[in-house]
Formats: sequence, structure tokens, C-alpha cells
Amino acid sequence: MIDYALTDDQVMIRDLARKITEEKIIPARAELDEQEVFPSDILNIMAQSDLMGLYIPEEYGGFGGGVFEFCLATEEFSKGCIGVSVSFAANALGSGPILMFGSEEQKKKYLPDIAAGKKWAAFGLTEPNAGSDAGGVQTTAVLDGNEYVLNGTKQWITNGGEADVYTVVAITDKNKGSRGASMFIVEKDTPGFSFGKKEKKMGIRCSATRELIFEDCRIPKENLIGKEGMGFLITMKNLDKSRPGIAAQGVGLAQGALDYAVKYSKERQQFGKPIIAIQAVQFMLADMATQTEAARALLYSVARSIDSGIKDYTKESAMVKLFATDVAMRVAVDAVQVMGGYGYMREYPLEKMMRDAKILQIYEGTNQIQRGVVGSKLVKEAISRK
Ligand code: COS
Repeated sequence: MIDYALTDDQVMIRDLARKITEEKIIPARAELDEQEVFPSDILNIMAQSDLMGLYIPEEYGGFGGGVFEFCLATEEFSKGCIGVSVSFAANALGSGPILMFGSEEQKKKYLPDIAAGKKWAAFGLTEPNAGSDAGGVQTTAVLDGNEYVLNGTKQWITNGGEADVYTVVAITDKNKGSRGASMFIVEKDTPGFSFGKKEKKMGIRCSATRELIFEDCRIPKENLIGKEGMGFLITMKNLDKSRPGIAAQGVGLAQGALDYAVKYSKERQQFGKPIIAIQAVQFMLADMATQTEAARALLYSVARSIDSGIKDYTKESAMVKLFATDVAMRVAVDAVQVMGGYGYMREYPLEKMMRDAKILQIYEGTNQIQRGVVGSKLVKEAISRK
């Protein structure tokens, strides 16, 4: 086993998250998936264990950790169910703009409740006509006296309807393209703010995915984060910081699927021996284990590098997101294959893991977008070396 030299605090976080996964997530995951029930009870247990504010500074009531600690917990929860782990992780994505670009008043007002798990957060970027093209947002925010008036629809918002605090991207200047976008805080129960139906999904079915609908929704002008025109930059910085969390979901899911496949292979007898003794199966498990460990090693080094204070980690964040989630998909498919017909049955967890894994290659930027991000950084680096 690779020694990742975790500190005592990090071991404690990992073990706490592991315990919640084993005792609460794994026993409930099939039912949560089947019934499509939001895992509020489990999120409340995470909050009671002080895990909601891992990445929030101590002065705002958090643990004071960084991306690394957040990823450790996310990885553990993801071994059980990434529907649950995304409901946990979306809080970091939703509060990221406040944490990174909010005023002192905004931080004091929102972060302590999010750290305590009293309020949940969500991020509103995607729209029916603005998915990969994050600069193509059409929701508008018009300043009217001391208020901004929001109109438009956000789509596929994780924690939609469940969260209390939403960071939302809207256009304040139509003539400036993505530079005319701004970032706002919108609280649930604001008049003019409602939710669409809960989406029916292939996987992560316990997570809440809803539309955010703004119809002449008036919010105080103090809810602007940063300055007008900073919305696209804040969005990109937020995604840079949160994509390792998606990689952590990939590592966790891959490990969970691998562990299950190994356990099954030791027990399942064919041709008079456990199938783990058959080289064809061993080779599959060996590849799954190697890829999973490589993804973890990249994840931990990227997360640590971000926490060390480097300014630009766009490329590394995209790399680890695409690598770890492609690994998760491959490992999940192979884990089902190792189990054969049993793997295909809903009685066992692997078919759910395989359905769940697919979203990792899609959300927070498809893996094609990630390759585009890495590629354009390579071009820029090559030009600057000339
Ligand atoms: N950090 C800081 N600045 C960034 C940045 C980043 N990560 N990414 C882009 N920018 C800057 C660029 O440097 C550029 O600035 P200049 O105009 O001064 O040169 C500006 O923002 C526009 O960048 P670019 O031209 O690359 O923007 P594009 O519209 O081509 O789109 C991609 C860039 C595709 C990378 C972006 O739209 C993206 O990440 N899309 C995926 C969105 C996504 O993840 N959706 C899922 C949401 S789930 S929450």
C-alpha cells in the first residue's frame, strides 16, 4: 500500500467518513436509489460529525482544511454512493464563490451556517442553452434601485430545491458576452424564485436535480459577489477548485467497485476453484487496481498542490477530473463483467455503480471539455516557452 503520509487530522477525517459510509450509506444506498429519496438524514449525520465545513476556514466555523481534506471525505462517501457524495460535495461548489470572492459580510452571513450544515448550498450555472458553453448564459439580472431583478431558468442543478443558498450566474451586460456575466447569492424562499420538477436520472438517483426558475425575482444588490462582470471568472475559478472533488468521487467509486469485485471473486466458485484464481479475472482486477491507485496518486498530489497555494491549477484540475472519472467508468464496467450475470442484477450494487459512474464523465464539464482545457493550456505553455 502506498503511504500517502496523511496527518493525524486527515486520518481522523478519512476514518469518520469511512464509518458513515459503512454504517449509514451502504445499508441505505439501494433503497435511496430505488425510491429516489434525497439523503437528508445522512447529510445531517455528516453535519453532526463536523464534516460539512471541512474546507471552510475556522473563523467562519469550519474545520479549516483545504481541497485535500474535502477530497478525502468525498472519496470515502463515494465508495458507498455517489448520489450521496454529490449531495455533500455540491455544498462546496455552491459556497465556493462566496468563499473565494465574497465580501466579509457575505462570508460572515452565509459560511457559518453552511459549515454547520444548518444550510445547504447549490451552484446555478447550467441552462437549457448553456451547458459546455458556460459563457452562453441567458439568465439576466437588471439593477433596479437597490435590487437586482433576475429572470431566466437554470437546469440540472444539484441540490436544487433542497439547498437554502444558491450562487447563480446571470448576465448584467448583454453586450459584453461572457464578460457581462455576474455572480449572485439567491436565498430559497425569495419571491419569484421557484423550482422545476425533480429530474428522473440514469444514476445518482437519490440526489436532487431540479430547475431553478427566476421570474422577476428581486434580490438585494448586496448579494452581488465581487463586481459586475466577474461572473465568468468566478465560475471558472470555482470549477477549477471543485473538479478535484469529482475526481475524488471517481476514485471512491472505482475503489468501491473494485473491493466488491475482489470479494465476489474470492467467493464465487467456477471450474472447482474461486474465480480469483483464474488468470483472466486476475488480470482484470490487476488493471482495475492499478488504474484506481494511479488516479488516487494524481488526485492527492493535485489537491495538495492546490492547498499549497499555487495560483493557476486549471490544467491539473481538468487532468485529474478526466483521468479519475474515465478510470471510474472503466472500473465499474469491468467490475460488472467480473460478476457476470450477477453483476447485471439490481440485487447487487455494481449495476448501480456502473449507472452512477457515467455522470462523472459528464458533469462539472464533460471529459471532452476537460481535454480541451488541458489542450489549450498546453498551447499557451508552448507559446510562452518560445
Ligand atoms: N481561470 C481563469 N480564467 C479563465 C479560466 C480559468 N479556469 N478559463 C478561462 N478563463 C478566461 C480566459 O483566460 C479568457 O480570458 P481573456 O479573454 O482575458 O483571454 C476568458 O476567461 C474566456 O476564456 P475562453 O475563451 O477559454 O472561454 P470559452 O468561452 O471558450 O470557454 C470553457 C471555456 C469551455 C473551458 C468553459 O466554458 C468551460 O469550462 N465549460 C464547461 C462548463 C462546465 O463545467 N459546465 C458544467 C457545469 S456543472 S456546475
